[in-house]
Amino acid sequence: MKTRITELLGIEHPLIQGGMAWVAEYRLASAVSEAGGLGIIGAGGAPAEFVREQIRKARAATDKPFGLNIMLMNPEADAIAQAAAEEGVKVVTTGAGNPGKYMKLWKEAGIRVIPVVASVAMAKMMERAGADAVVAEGMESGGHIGSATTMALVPQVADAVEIPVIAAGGIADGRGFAAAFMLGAEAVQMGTRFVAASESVAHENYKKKIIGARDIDSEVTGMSHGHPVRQLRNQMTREYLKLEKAGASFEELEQLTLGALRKAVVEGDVMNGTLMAGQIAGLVKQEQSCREIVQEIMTEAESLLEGAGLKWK
Ligand code: TUI
Repeated sequence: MKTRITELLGIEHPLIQGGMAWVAEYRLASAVSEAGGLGIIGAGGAPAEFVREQIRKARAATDKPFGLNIMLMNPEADAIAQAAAEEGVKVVTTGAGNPGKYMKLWKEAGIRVIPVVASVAMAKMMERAGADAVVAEGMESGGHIGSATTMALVPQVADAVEIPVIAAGGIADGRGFAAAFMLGAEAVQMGTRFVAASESVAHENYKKKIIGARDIDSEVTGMSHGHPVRQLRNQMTREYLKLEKAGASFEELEQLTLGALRKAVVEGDVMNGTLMAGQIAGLVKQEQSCREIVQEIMTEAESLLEGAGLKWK
């Protein structure tokens, strides 16, 4: 399947793995890239030196292109941005902020820059700043989110910019993939399904929670402080939402979530950890290899899009 995104990134399938903090390290990223999609290392809140090592390990594990996601609230974002350029990363995606100040550095290093956006205004700003594409991420996604849904956001972004649009949020199978293409996307980014992949380092307990989740099992914490984060409901979210409703300060609430993503991913603490996952978790039924996931989605999507009169060969 060829789109402007497969051409731009030199990949076989227009399917991208989200750069999830703690989960998306070099093993997951290289497995997705080996399967013909674009694997992405998620820098999350990690130190720049750790990220540099991850880039080197990914390069040793695959000859295929892979990307790096930089979470812009990371205090070491400047050093990570620099490391991306020095290490010759081919693709950078960004989250949770405006990457404008790094654009010149990355473009001069020949990096393809793909900011994740949650609004039309941000997509237009990124296009003007020189972005090669944007990921339009709906609030069905896990983790830090905006307020528009994928269904509403993707076609509006696709109309507003000339650069290709990648859809994210609420997509975990070939049906969601095909639907995103009908909305104007030229690739899809998925996170939640890859958390449960066999090559994902997420703790077994976390994977089991995703596999056992139902459609309405996620909650959004932090809405009142402008830091909405979608995750699976557990003891921590119940406590958080109770305090948030009672008007607790941002600092007080932060105490609950400090290091909580690591707790979930590394320690498998599903009661007190942050189990970031999208609303589509209910569709994830089993742990599969990245190759199986990519193959299954592409086979289903291609047959659906052919039926819709869109022929992708
Ligand atoms: O970044 C994400 N998702 C994330 S980042 C993350 S790490 C984290 N850990 C604990 C607490 C909070 C975060 C977990 N999930 N997705 C991409 C995304 N970016 N969604 C929304 C945005 C966004 C929001 C505002 C992008 C730009 C933006 O602009 C603000 C500005 O500066 O104008």
